[in-house]
Amino acid sequence: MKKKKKAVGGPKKTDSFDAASALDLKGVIVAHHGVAVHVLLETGEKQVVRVKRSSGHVVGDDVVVRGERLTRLPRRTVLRRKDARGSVRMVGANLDVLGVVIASLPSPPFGYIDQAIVAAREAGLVPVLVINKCDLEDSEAFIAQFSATYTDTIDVFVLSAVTGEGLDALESYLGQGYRSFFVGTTGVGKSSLLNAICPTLDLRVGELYEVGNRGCNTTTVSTLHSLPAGGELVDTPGFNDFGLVDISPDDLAGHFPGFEQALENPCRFRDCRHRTEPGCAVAEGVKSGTVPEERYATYLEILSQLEAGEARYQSRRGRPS
Ligand SMILES: Nc1nc2c(ncn2[C@@H]2O[C@H](COP(=O)(O)OP(=O)(O)O)[C@@H](O)[C@H]2O)c(=O)[nH]1
Ligand SMILES: [Mg+2]
Ligand SMILES: [Zn+2]
Repeated sequence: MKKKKKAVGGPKKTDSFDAASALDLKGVIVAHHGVAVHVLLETGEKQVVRVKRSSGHVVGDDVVVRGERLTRLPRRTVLRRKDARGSVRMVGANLDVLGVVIASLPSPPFGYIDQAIVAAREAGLVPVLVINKCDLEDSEAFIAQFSATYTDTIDVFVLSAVTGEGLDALESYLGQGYRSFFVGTTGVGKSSLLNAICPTLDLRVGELYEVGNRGCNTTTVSTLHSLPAGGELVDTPGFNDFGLVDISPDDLAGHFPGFEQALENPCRFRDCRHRTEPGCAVAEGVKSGTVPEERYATYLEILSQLEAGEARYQSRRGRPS
């Protein structure tokens, strides 16, 4: 088998990048169209560069352009998702913040928020909770409940994409220079929110299935946008519902909202899943009150779901084809 070696610093036969040249232009990928990427250069100009379909470039990548060639610079973070067919795709590179958007109607499915928070932290992003539709009548109890659950561990923004109430706080948070991505189940107002903070987007509101899911031969185009109040966001049509990559049962506790303080002391067993193991720091935290009972019960239920999913996956793989 022919080995294709990746160019990691070493000299290449053609087009070596070892010596920085006056022709090198630094930039960031702002749109990805499968076989071409749009690069916003530091000079302010945009350049279209053709790439192989499997090039692995993604929106948010810092690159150096020399003529028709693109070299990717190291990434701080990469966020991944699953597409409608279950394949793993990259959402964006060098993201800072994952906004988890929820609303009282439709209310978040069980475990949704926690798994999104864990996935964000796993990828090196800071999760924030965005409670939308605060203008809805009878949303006070919902807002109070979810604010109380998460406010000690992550930033919580209560707002209305429709009336604009509370938008300023989110905008000035992102305006500190964060690059963000928003997830939320269909109907929570994700498109409305993105339109409100990024007027150039012009996303359709109220569409159940976005373009990428319709089976047309559209390539999902991720785009990176500068926000008027500062910061940036990545938008990926066709990606609306959950679908961040699955987290493994072993990763759950380490990033689980509410366990932070308890896990400052390690459990006796390194592979502790925090059920009934002796010397468990989480169980200790429940006893001493640093871990709320509700958090622990939620953890155990999500853990069981993840384990069941893993068992199904392994039994499928183990079956002879
Ligand atoms: N009352 C209220 N309705 C909203 C708000 N944001 C979005 N909606 C409505 O919720 C529905 C779904 O919104 P959309 O932005 O398409 O949600 P998405 O599926 O998450 O992209 C639409 O009918 C919106 O008008 C809000 O802040 N308040
Ligand atoms: Mg939408
Ligand atoms: Zn434990």
